Amino acid sequence: MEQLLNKIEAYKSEIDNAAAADAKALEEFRIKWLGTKGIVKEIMGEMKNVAPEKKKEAGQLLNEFKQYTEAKFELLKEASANGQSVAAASIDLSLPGDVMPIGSRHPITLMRNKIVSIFQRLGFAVAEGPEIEDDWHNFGALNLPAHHPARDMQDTFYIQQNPDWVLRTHTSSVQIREMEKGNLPIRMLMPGRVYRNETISARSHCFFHQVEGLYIDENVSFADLKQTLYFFVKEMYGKDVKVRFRPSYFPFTEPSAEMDVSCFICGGSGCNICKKTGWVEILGCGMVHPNVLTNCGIDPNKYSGFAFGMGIERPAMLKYGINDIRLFSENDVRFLKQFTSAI
Ligand code: 2NM
Repeated sequence: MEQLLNKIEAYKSEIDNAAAADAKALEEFRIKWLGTKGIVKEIMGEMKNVAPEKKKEAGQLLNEFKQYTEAKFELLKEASANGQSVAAASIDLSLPGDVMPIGSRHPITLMRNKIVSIFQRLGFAVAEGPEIEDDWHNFGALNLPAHHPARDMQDTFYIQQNPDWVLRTHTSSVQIREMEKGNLPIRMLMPGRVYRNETISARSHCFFHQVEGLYIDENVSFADLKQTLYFFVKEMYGKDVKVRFRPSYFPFTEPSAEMDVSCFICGGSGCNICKKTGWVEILGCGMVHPNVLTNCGIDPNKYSGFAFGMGIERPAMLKYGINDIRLFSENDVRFLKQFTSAI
């Protein structure tokens, strides 16, 4: 009995490994295992050697083995008829599929895409540039005087090997590069990462993300700036949002302004996001300073233009209720997987 069992196990593993590449091999399998002089017939003959009290059990075992062999033959037959491998033919199509983990976009990417897509509808193209910049593109061309505090070591990361190199402090450097190319008019958006030498805390980081925009053509006025940014704000925050401009100062624009929107958390009635003022500052803007145009080889008597810049982290934190800016760069999957592309 024991011997019979061992024999059946050995045969079964041989059957498991059997393949039939074509009709001839299939027929060979049938003759070897199921033919009139085949192994199944032969092993059935061993019944006569089994002790009478074990006959019932042995009969069951042998029957089961016969069915096992026949099932494999059917599988091989089916596979060869369809030109498939046995593995493919034995796939159970009624089983549920494997769950594929799907990644999600980073919240900064979602916010950037949203901003970029609004301006793209107005005909703005996207430009990118290096994160390590020379002094001219990051400061000089932008009308930042030699001793301006923004150039201070305290605010800017300088590259040790070359005192002329910095980690860019704004993406305006990309706008300088575009203007220097001299392909006018310009209608471009510059999204990217920028660096400032700040102490890292829940509210500020030594790197963050910006989108800046630039529009240069003949006869561009402050009215064009306002209308463009009105359109952006309505698309971004809804038709009912109110807008106000406050005069401001940047070395690279004249006049300069900061733009506020009515608080999209409390609707203007006052909360701790807008510090009870009802307004939230979202961007800086202005008419490109004539010195900047001249620095880039553009005639300020023929061309004028506007520029604007906004951070991405703050609006993303407000939109998603994120209370610590460091979460954006810690790569914690529990944080990252909460964001969907439905923005
Ligand atoms: C801002 C605010 C105002 C700006 C100006 C320029 C350039 F290159 F045209 F001079 N680029 N970016 C600009 C103007 C940026 O960010 C708050």
